[in-house]
Amino acid sequence: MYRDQRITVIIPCLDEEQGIAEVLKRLPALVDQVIVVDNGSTDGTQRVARAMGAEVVVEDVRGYGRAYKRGFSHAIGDIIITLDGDHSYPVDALSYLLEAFHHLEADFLSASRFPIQNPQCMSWKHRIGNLVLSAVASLLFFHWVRDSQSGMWVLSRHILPKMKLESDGMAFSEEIKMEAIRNPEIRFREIIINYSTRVGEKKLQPWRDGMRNLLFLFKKRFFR
Ligand SMILES: Nc1nc2c(ncn2[C@@H]2O[C@H](COP(=O)(O)OP(=O)(O)OP(=O)(O)O)[C@@H](O)[C@H]2O)c(=O)[nH]1
Ligand SMILES: [Mg+2]
Repeated sequence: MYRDQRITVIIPCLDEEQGIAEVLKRLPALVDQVIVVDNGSTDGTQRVARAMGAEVVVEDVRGYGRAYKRGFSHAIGDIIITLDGDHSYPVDALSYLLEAFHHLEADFLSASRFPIQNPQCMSWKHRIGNLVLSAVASLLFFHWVRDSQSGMWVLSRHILPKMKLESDGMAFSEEIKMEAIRNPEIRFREIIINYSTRVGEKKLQPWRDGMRNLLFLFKKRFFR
């Protein structure tokens, strides 16, 4: 609980048995519900998550967006916090993010990885790709966004029905932010966090996912 509000943490996972253990053991006591959405992992993700007290929700269809939509339908918290299962986002910063969420009077607070605090945690290729995607998102949606691809957000559960969330893939991350930004009833804010190197194997395919996400921004802006 935080200021009388129940807190749900949602973590999408695809083969993250090492990372998820690191994330779960650091979650603060203020978290009321922890949902790990497993996307057909073949390692011990489910076993580790259950053993550490998380609620495991299985989503058979692959995809980052798919995992989130399934996770949201199981959330009971008034406030939802999301992060990756690879221990790249700062679990220790949860109470700081909740304080900021409250003080900034946000409905959707996105944790920006930029400016990067530790240059070793992201390659130049990824940094440039992220910069291009955030610049295009900012121009298309007339709103400055530092990190359109961040996977760590704090949001009020009651805003979810106000958003049209269609992407099943990695573009879900930018889609949810653009839906928040273009809805006048939703207050979108960003805050800088400290990002670190992921634990476990990479799943992102930078060229493929980057191009898909770029195309998705145009589709979202002009056709949806
Ligand atoms: N790629 C991918 N990730 C998924 C899927 N389902 C859940 N995930 C999880 O979504 C989170 C984000 O994916 P990552 O592969 O870390 O993507 P990223 O953070 O952009 O890339 P990295 O720099 O490699 O960490 C991780 O916790 C994944 O395990 C899926 O179907 N595909
Ligand atoms: Mg990651």
